[in-house]
Amino acid sequence: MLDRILGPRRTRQFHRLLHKSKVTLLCLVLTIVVLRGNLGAGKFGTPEQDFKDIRDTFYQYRTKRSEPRRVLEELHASTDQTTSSSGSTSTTSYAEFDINMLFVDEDEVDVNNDNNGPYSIGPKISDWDEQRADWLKQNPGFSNYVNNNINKPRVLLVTGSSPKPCENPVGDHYLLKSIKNKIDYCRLHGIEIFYNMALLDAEMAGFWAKLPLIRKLLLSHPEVEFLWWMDSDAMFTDMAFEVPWERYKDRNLVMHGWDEMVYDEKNWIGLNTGSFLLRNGQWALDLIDVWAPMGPKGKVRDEAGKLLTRELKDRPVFEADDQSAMVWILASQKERWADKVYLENHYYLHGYWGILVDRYEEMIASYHPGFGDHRWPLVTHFVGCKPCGKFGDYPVERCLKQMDRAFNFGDNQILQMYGFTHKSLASRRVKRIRNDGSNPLEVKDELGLLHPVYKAVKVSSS
Ligand SMILES: [Mn+2]
Repeated sequence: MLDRILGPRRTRQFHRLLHKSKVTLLCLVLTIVVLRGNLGAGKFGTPEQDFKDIRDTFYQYRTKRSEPRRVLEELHASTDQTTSSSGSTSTTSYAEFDINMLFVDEDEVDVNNDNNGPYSIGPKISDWDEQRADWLKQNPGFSNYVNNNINKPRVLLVTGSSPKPCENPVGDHYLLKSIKNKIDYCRLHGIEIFYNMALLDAEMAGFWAKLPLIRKLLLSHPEVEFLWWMDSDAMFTDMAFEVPWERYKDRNLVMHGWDEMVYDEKNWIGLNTGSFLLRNGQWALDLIDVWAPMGPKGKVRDEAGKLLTRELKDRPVFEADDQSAMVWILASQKERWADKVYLENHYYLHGYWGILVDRYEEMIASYHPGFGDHRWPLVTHFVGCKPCGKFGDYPVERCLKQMDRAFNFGDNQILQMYGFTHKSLASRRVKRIRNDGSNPLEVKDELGLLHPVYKAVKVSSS
C-alpha cells in the first residue's frame, strides 16, 4: 500500500527512518529503565512523574558531578597558593612547586670578610714548603707521588658550580654531564676529584671564586702535588691521554698558552685559566697572594678591569677577570714567575670548542684517542656558552648541540670498553659493537683503559 502512495524508493527511506526511530526509542526506554533503577520507582510510577524524576536526576547529576571536581580544584588551588603557618605546602607536583620557597638566604648580603682593611685571601704563610715537607715525612702513607714514582704526582682535580640551581632548567643537566665526564677521566687516570658548590668568600664571587678554594685545598691536602683546576664548561674528549708529568718536573704552573702572546703581546687570550695545573708549594701561595687582589667585587674589581683593558691587547671593557689578571702578572713580572710557568700548546690542556667540535668526525676517521692534540683533543672547553646562565655569548642551539657531541665523543671511549658506542655523536642512545662471549676477560681492551698501567699499584718486592 505504501508502495503505491509513496513509490518504492520513498518506501525504503520510510522503512529506514522507522527503523532508526525504533533504535532511538529503544535507547530512550533503556535510559529510563537504567535511571529508574538508580532512583527506585517514582512516587506514583506514572510517566509524568518519571519524567520529573529524570529531569531532577539529570539536574542533580550535573551539579553533583561537578561538585567533587570543584572541591578538588579548590583543594588544588589552596595547596598552590596558601601555605600553612610553617610555610610548607603539600603539593605533590614538582612542576607546580616553587623552588624559591626553599631558599632561605636569597637576599642576605653576607661578606665573610668583615674588616674594612685591604682584601686578604688568608693569613700570610711563608714557610709552607717546610711545613708540608715535615707533614709528608710524618705521614709516609700519604705520598705526594703515586707509588713514589716521580713521574706520577698525586693530583686533585678541582671543579664546581654555583650553590644555586641554574638559571634555566637544562643547565643543571649539562653540569651533570660535565661532572660525569670528569669522573670518568679521573677514575681512569688515578686522579681524585673535588666538586665545590660553596662560595667560600662572598667577595670573590664569579670567576674569582676558584682562588680561595684552591688555596684552602692546597693547605688542607699537603699530599696533593698538583691541583688541576677545570671549569664546569670544559670536558675531557681524550680519555686515553695521560698528562706528560715529567715535562713539568721543574715547573709550578702549567696553562694552555703561548709565550709570545703573553710576554710580548700581552694578549688577554694568550693563555686560558679554564684548565690549569698548579703545584702545591710556597710558590703557589705567593702567586695566589699576587693574583687575588684584583678579585674583590665592586670598586676594586671594576677599577682593575679598567687597568687590564688599558694594558692588555684586544681586551674588551669589563670587570677584572682571573685570566686577564694572570696575563698581566706574567707580562709585568716576568722575571719573578716565568721560569716556573709552562705555557703548553703541544696538546689541548684547554681547547677552544669553536675550532674543534666540527672536526670530531674527521678525527674519528683518521686518528684514535691518546694524542691529546689537534688529532684528538684532551679537553674541549665551551668558552662563552654559559649553559647554566640566562644568556651566553653564542647561540644556545649551537652550544647545547656541540656540548652533547663533545660529551658523546668522550663517552664513546668509555662505552667502548664495555662493548657499546653512541649511535652517532648527536645521539643519546647507544648500540652494541660486539657480542659478549663466555670468556669476558678475553675481550680486547684496545685503548688499555680498563686496567691502565699508570693506575696499577706497585707491589713491594722487599
Ligand atoms: Mn670556562
